[in-house]
Amino acid sequence: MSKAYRFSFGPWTVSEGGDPFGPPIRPTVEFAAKIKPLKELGFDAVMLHDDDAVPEVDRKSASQIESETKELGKLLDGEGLVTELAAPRLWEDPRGADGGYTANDANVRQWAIERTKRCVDICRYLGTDLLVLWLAREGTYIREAKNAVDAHKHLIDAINAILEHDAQIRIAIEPKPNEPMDQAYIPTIGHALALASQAADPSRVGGLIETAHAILAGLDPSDEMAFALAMNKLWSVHLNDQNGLKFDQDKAFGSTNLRVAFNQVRVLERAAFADSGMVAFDVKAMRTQKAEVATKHLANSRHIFLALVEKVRTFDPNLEQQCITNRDYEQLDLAILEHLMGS
Ligand code: XUL
Ligand code: MN
Repeated sequence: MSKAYRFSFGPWTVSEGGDPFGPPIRPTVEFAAKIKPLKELGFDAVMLHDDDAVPEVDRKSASQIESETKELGKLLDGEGLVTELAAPRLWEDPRGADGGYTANDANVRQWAIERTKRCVDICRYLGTDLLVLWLAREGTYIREAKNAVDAHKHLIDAINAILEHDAQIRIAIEPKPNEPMDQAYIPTIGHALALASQAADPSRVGGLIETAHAILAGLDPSDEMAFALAMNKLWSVHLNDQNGLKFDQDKAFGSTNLRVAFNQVRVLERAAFADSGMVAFDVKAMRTQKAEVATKHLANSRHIFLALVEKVRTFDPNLEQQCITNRDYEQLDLAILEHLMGS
């Protein structure tokens, strides 16, 4: 019997509703006010960007970062929450406009590595060994802007510098094919794990799969997860949903395609993912949502995830095996649909 699922959320998922075409329309909720209701909704852990933990982190000294992070740790402890992971938010700083680790300017590459080392320190102070790298601007708007071979070597150099900074840290690369860049260098988990294999310590580099990112790459998120699981490299998931090839929508889990959601839960459940990893939701409330009900996307995602766990556990294994033995996938298809519809 595997452990109960533990759930994680990021403070950015409780947002003000701004989008590229309109300003925020909900008031800002302070970090401390975000965490208590989420704990009550059944969340166990937080994921943090470096500047969620320490605002204006780039302007702070190493000792300020240490003291502010430890204060935050006490606040989380007091609420009974742990930190799942932290991630450096390089993409908002003007220095990282053309990427951090893959910037053409060596000074920018150095800045990106130094800032990431501070994020590793934040991980350590918060008691987690998991650093996530979403390689936001590590790509190009036009192909001629960078030397792509050099760029991949720069990524390996950055990974090695991070691994060397802390002997315990594990890096989970979160692939995404595009947005904000036209083309990202690490679009899939295959790319991420190839990079991991070239690192100084491959055992400390793995992956995080986000549903929407896999769909944007034209792939099935459950297969992306399975690929990482087969290599013992699935260290976290960002579950959400995505309606086709558009901007990154971060819809509530299961909202667009319940069958695709079912298959993600099935692959996690079969691999006993709950024993080693947490289930995180990287979801965005609709802009139309009023402030007092702007956490429903998180609660609903968790609710649907647990309902789908039940669906996975209660699907008749004999029927499944019979269909597979007979290679009658039409029958299996119908049985799954009927099971999902409760008929
Ligand atoms: C961006 C994305 C990020 C990462 C964390 O699409 O998913 O929120 O998950 O840096
Ligand atoms: Mn994500």
